[in-house]
Amino acid sequence: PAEPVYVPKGENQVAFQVPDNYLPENRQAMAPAVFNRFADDTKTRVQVKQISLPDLSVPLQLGRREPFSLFIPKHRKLAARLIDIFLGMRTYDDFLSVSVYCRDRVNPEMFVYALSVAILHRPDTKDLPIPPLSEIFPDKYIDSAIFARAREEANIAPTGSRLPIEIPRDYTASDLDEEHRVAYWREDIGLNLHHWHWHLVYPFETDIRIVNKDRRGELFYYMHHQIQARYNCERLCNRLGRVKRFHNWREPIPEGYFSKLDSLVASRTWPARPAGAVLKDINRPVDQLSFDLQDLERWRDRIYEAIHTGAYINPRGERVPLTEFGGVDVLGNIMEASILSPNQNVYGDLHNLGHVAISYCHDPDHRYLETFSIMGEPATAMRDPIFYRFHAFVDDVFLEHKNTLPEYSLQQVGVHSCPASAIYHQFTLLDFPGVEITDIGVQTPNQPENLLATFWNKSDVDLSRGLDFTPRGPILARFTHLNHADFTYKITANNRNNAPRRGTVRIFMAPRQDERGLPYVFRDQKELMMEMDKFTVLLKPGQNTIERKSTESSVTIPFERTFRNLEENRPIGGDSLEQFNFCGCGWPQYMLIPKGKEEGFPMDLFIMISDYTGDAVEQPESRDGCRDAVSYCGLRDRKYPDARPMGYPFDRRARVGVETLPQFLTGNMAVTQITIRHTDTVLPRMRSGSMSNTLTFA
Ligand code: CUO
Repeated sequence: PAEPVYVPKGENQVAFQVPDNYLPENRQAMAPAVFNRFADDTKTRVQVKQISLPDLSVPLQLGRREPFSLFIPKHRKLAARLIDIFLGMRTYDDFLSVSVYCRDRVNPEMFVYALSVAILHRPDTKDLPIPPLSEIFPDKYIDSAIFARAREEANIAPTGSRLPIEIPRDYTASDLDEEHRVAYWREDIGLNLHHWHWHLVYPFETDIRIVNKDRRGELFYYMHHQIQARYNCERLCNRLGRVKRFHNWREPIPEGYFSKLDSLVASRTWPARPAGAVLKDINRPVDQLSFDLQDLERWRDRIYEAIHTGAYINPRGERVPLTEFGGVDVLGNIMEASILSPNQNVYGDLHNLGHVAISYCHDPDHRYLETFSIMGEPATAMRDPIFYRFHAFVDDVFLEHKNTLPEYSLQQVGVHSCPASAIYHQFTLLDFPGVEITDIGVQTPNQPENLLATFWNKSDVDLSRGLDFTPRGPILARFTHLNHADFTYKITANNRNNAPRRGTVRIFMAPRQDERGLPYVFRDQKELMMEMDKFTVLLKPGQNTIERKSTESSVTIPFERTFRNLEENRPIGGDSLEQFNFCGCGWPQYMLIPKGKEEGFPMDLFIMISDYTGDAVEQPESRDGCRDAVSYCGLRDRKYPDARPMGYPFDRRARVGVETLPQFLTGNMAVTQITIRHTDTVLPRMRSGSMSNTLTFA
């Protein structure tokens, strides 16, 4: 488009000049007055083309003020229809036109979801920034008590002299609830944004061409597995045991959760869950939703049966093997369930309806006219302790499958005479002939070697886009979050071959000791291995020194990207498009490492260099900016850029005789002990060169 179509902030308000019949029916008589409401600060007017509108009756079945949840089958069908409509618009102008028409008619949460998925996937818009959901719907991330204060501040003080409103650190519970010790992590805005964005990039029900991304079922497993590993480590840092699986769905849930969130859109409080809640059969005609706990149990048992027999049943009743490499991908789609599940009649919709059952336990038959609690949608679910207990169950099902696979092996010369099986064998090798790691470590500036430092920072998010009141202009909420000092990995590796060798450096970290202070056995420790980074190196013959900054991590995105996809008020369109990195999926950089302990928390740093011939994925180079969180988010429009199973080398049982991490090592791997030391103080945050204007730091 020639005109800038999307300018997010401040004075550069955009107004859409729409055909009269696009305004809501009850507003059409006063069309000019409504339009003039925007005139004061409008810099840019976009003429919206009148088109013959597609049939919107399906998405309009959900009321404007009803809460929307992706996990509810009826809602996701309506959203899928809306996404289809958006994707089906032939030109950019038609897409803009129908979006503008829908904006004042369709349920706002469903509108934002469907529009975001469409923008991400249409070839003519996929480089447009998607504003973080915390700006559109701040009520999903921030204590509701903040909003009345924000309104007051906006009325008292003009733009520029408004004070940030501080979000208290302990607003959802007190320390009487031991789970509250990790609330700072569960309720972190950036983490929840990552999870929301991941589900936006990997929707489970819409146009099959969008759902069917390379290894999406496997990535569903792996990304959520990594959430579990990281959360468990955070718990150990806070003297809590690892998460207990929630697998007996008849048992009361001891963990309560009172989110203190209010929905501004639906004008309601998110229901709380007191300690001791019990799941019930769900029968809610209003949501066209009816299933029993027995259904969930049957699906669970059938999935276990498929794992233990090594084959699932397809719709023709045939048994199809769960293969060594593709099996986990099919299982991910079966479990979630996505529309790629090969047989929903048999395996159901276990994970999604598990979220639903938990989120409706306070009103399973709608007798109190209540809606779902925060487990009911991806934007908020990670706040609740039950999320991790339920996902520990989900993760354990995948582990059950992984435990049926052959272990990774050591190089065995001459075993494979057939070249095809030799290539196949390459993916499951651990060692890298001639390549040896001789030393590894981490260095934080001004700190002893192998020490990482964490502390608290305060940062501001702008709420103004999500709050509809005048006078307009930025209004900031200040929140406290974990952060750490940037550090560098140092690796010394020897290449004894007389030619260069390409390899993939794989960096993981895990706690050394369990809840009792005893050293971990391999089989438990591997489940806690957090991926920290993964990158390719070319090793010259002889000694090589590799340095890698923590900020280059393949799992994270920088702070600016988590919270604001646009760096400044630059209009979209024109030559500068390529410079933007718009991809919001990725673990927040400031949450890269666990909190540690004030007295120091011991961890094992593990580094491996694998043979690139077993890692390589042949595909055209990606020109896309969205590539810095590939480990958890994949590459846009490309295959997942690592041929090994996700989680390699820790996703399978160890070979016979390996009881501890040191026994697992081959020459191309190394482990060293590091310590994470936490300082329980809020430190000033440095403003980095690329920092957005709208982010100010205390
Ligand atoms: Cu991401 Cu259960 O899948 O929330």
